Amino acid sequence: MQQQMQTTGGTTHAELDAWVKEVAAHTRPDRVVWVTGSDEEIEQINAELVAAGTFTKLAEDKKPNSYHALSDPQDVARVEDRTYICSVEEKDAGPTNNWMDPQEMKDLLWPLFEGSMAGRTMYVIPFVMGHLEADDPKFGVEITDSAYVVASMRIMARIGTNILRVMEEKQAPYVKGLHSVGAPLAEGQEDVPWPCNETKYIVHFPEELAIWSYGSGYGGNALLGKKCYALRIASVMARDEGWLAEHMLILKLTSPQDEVHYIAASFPSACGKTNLAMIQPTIPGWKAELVGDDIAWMRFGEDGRLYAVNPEFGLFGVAPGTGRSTNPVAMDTIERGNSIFTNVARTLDGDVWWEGMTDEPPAELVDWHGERWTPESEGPSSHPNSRFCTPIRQVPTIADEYDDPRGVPISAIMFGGRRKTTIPLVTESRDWQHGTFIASTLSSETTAAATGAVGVVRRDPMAMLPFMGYNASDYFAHWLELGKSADASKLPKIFLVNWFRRGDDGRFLWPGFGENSRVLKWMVERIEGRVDATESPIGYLPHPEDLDIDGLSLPEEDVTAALAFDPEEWEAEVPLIKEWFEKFGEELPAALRDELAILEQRLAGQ
Ligand code: GTP
Ligand code: SPV
Ligand code: MN
Repeated sequence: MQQQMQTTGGTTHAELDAWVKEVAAHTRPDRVVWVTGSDEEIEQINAELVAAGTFTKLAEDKKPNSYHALSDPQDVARVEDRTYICSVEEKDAGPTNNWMDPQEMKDLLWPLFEGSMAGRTMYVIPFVMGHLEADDPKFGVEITDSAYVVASMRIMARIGTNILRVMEEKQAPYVKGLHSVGAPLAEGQEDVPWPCNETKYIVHFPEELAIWSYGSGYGGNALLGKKCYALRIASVMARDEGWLAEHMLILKLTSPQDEVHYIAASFPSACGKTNLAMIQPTIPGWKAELVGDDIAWMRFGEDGRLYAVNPEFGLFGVAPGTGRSTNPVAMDTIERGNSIFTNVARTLDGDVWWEGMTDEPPAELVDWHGERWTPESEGPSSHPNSRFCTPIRQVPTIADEYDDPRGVPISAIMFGGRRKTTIPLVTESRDWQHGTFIASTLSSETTAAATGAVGVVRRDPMAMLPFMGYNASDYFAHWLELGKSADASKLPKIFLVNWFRRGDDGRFLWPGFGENSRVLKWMVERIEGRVDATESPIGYLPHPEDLDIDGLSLPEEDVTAALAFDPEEWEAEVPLIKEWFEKFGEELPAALRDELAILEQRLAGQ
């Protein structure tokens, strides 16, 4: 006879109820808790996390209602080599994703989940990505045995009983997210502060709208509403339903003339989205407000314009490099508390610190390994991919439109990456097709946001390489198709930017951060047709005098070098693009091959 498991809460959504019971019977937790999202509930969960040693409460007068967590040192980033798209057909995962037959994967994973929650609580988190008031709200349920995941999901997504009630009313379909840290506890076995398993699998079944994540407690691997749902699964929904799910920030920009433009920007992980989304323009009269910092869902409105919503509810931002001089808005946001800091250093008076927060480090810290750290210590105090997790409503510059389920009409889409050479500060594409080509060949030096080598140039199309839920060629075709079906005059202009170009001595040629507003200003002037540009083989470039550098204390030759199109560097780039496109063979949309041929011709004609 099966013993009745202690359960708190429940649902009248019969299919959901059956799934939760099936998972509980298989993973065998001590108890099942339906997460309500209430303040009392989260207080208790936080207290349990403190008792377990996962959380250290920060001082109320430093960071109110905030916690510090240190992960297992092996569980600090997304694991791209353990991430799978298990579509029924291999070709639907395409050449850029790991693939396994769905049944084969389940035969491998289901036994891993057997008893995997023993000794733990199984939490059931109903959530919605985007607005509950949307025409077609996108529901999800994450089952997890990690209280840290519950506390983080409560910040990152709209969760809880009010969501569940709407799901029940509509008997709505939803994405099934199953997550276990893969660390069952035997009777009497003591837990560790950050349970996880050496074996990790982050698996997506796009046709079934299901995600199975095993072995990791880290952000993008474990908070299933974020990358797993809102990008990988949602990109498949978007393909089928004619919209776009993209790795993009959304920024509201108001000019001194009070003209408003909404701009989306796609940069790979740890390449500056959160920073740009919170930019404080250095040029007078310009105002920037945040709509989103990581993910944009975009669809065409009845007026023919492309509208974007941010499906998230919180920020999961890179900590190192975030300071008063680089991102004061982020600093103000986290000062308000209600945050979780993971793998940053802790000060002796109950605050947090990381490299780049202040010029001088405190004399002594507890580092991300939990060890004593002083400025003489070897290595940084915080992991390069350490993160703050904070409610988006605390951002002082949040735009009112964040709450609008219809989203905001996008005037421009920026693509960018970290490139020491070759890619100028800003280039405007000739049209949507050329912009799609630029995006499909986007490249960047790898960062600590994923495990593996750092600083290696790789192609990261649309900054979606790790997040496309289907075949990349089909994804490119979808982009091209949407452009073709739209009214060209209403499409966003597409720009390519690079804040990370370097001089011969390795210094950044462009100061970045707030000064990026100068580039935004040029873009707006282009959108409004107020300035001309120089045509080049790679697209339109600013006349140097059109980039507002008033008050910028920078050697003029640096600005010139940052803006420069260098034919020799591009001669070297073309073979790399060709090599990238070879990956797709015949499947690559012809329009992209045409664009490559045009680029080559134009370079040859120089
Ligand atoms: P994910 O959350 O991983 O998707 O990252 P992100 O794209 O939001 O990157 P984020 O804004 O957190 O920036 C990552 C790192 O790049 C931080 O250390 C920043 O300080 C640094 N950074 C951001 N913008 C700039 C810039 O304009 N210039 C330079 N030099 N560094 C920047
Ligand atoms: C990224 O890596 O792009 C992130 C962090 O935004 S994670 O949620 O881990 O994916
Ligand atoms: Mn991201």
